[in-house]
Amino acid sequence: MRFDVVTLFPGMFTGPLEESIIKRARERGIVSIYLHNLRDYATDRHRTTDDTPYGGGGGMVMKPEPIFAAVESILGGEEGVPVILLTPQGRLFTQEVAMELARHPRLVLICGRYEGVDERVREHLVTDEISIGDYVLSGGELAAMVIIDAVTRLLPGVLGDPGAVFEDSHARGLLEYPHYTRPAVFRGWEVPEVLRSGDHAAIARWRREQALRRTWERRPDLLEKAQLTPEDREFLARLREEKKR
Ligand code: 6GU
Repeated sequence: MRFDVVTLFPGMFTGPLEESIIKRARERGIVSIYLHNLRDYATDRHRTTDDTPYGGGGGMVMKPEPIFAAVESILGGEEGVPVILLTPQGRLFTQEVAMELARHPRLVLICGRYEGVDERVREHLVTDEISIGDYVLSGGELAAMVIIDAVTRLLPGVLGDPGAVFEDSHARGLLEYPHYTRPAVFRGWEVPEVLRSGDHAAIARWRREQALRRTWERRPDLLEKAQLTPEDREFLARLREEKKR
């Protein structure tokens, strides 16, 4: 899979994309990430990428010409490639959106900066706008890195255990169950007996119930969309009864 990132700050990406999982995915040729400095596509003497807003008011707006020039040069006429603007006004990035993006062989990510981007970029160039949450970042760069990370780890061959992505928090619409490793007793705190029992059915049941309990306590909103079995619903009903008492 190929990512092309258009940004005024390519230096922000070194580090996060050169460690750990993404580093390995790049070395294995599963993903390639191309960083494009928007300033290189500005044509005036000062290589201007922003200007004051029509209508007045504070702040600066990213000019359309360099952004169009960058994307058109990157795509070279290739069609069907999502061109995604990272902006707090975009649709919310979720695990579901990550899975949807992972199906494409190629993505273009445009990092918005300043107060905004000329509206014609939205109307005539980008095919999608994404936000990573309800807070404001100084620019789309961190959001682009979040998306690259979340999408890359879904690609076949990136994670050691191919089943792992299906067990992740949010992958099945629930938060994850608690994890333990050795020692069995640490400072007097014991690993739950069931996990050491060797009873795989009991362990699976315990984990499912822990995941349900945790989601119910911390993110009850997720339960509305989760795929629940009749046993799950019984367990949740018991939790609600427990709380009443
Ligand atoms: Cl994609 N950009 C900015 N500037 N702020 C954000 C965001 C993106 N997502 C959440 N906050």
